Amino acid sequence: MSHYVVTGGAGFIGSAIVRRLLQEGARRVVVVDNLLTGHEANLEEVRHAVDLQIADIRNYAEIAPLIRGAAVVFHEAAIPSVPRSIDDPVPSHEINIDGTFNVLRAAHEGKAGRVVYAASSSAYGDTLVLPKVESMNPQPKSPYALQKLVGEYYCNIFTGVYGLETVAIRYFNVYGPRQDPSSPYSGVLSLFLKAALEHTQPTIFGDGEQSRDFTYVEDVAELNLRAARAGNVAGKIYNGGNGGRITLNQAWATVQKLEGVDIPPLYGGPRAGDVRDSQADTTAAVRDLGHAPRYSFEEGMRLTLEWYRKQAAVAK
Ligand code: UD2
Repeated sequence: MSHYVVTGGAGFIGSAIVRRLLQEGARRVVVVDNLLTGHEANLEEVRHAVDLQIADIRNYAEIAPLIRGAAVVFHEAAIPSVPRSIDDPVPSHEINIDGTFNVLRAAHEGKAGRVVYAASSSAYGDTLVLPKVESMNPQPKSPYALQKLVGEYYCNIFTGVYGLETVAIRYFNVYGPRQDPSSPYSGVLSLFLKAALEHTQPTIFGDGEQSRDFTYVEDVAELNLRAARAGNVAGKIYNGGNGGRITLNQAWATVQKLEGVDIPPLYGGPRAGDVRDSQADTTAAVRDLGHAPRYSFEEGMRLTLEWYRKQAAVAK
């Protein structure tokens, strides 16, 4: 029986894809994760239904047998974070570039049906025009952005040269339940929600007027499944965003309103490698993949806050 593989399936986004696959009736889901940033707890209520393999994508021999014969490989394993790739570039280079190469090679040699690759909106860098369209020239500003772009190029090469079906989805600042707020490199909204719940001041790098197209994790998981099914998409890249854009100052205002707190943020210097504004043109994803994001920012944040509150209650 052919199976699904989710690399990074114990991570924040990967585990959401695992859940969607199981909801859709997938019989065999293999999670490939080294638990570096992922957690087994992210799979808690579905743990019995998945085959969790602790393996590292830097090690081809370890992952090749797991990927062999897969119907679809969702490649989510990565070391995210722009500042992390600047402070500590070697692990992110090895995992995001060499690891991605290993996954593609294993998929090709093991005759997998398709690879859906987690690309990043950071590939665009600063563009003169918003929203950002797939036809724009990439202008990566950080090691992380470049690494994710190299992964896209490798996907395209594996399609063109070896005939492996690949689809890349450029994620636009994904947030939601299970995003780990415990590191300074964590996604900004997870840090904002943690600060609100703990009644501490968040730090905003720069003036807080930079903007992001924050996208709820369930919408991204759904888009992955659509990309796995769609026809005539091999070798292509798509924006996986919501189509909107809000500033960090607005985001912190929303968090305060939802939690009923009034806490002035601390403002720090701008972050190296930071993109100023980010917003997805979703036309191609809607047209070719049937992308249909369902969660407004307020609704997604309400659900996320609810989840963090529950976690905090359990930890007490
Ligand atoms: C980039 C990508 C995103 C994804 C992500 C993975 C862009 C536009 N987006 O996200 O698609 O691939 O990388 O890591 O490139 N910030 C604060 N205070 C904090 C933390 C962050 O002000 O405590 C700011 C940060 O300077 C930035 C914004 O919040 O302007 C978002 O930062 P992030 O680290 O959550 O995500 P970002 O945009 O680098």
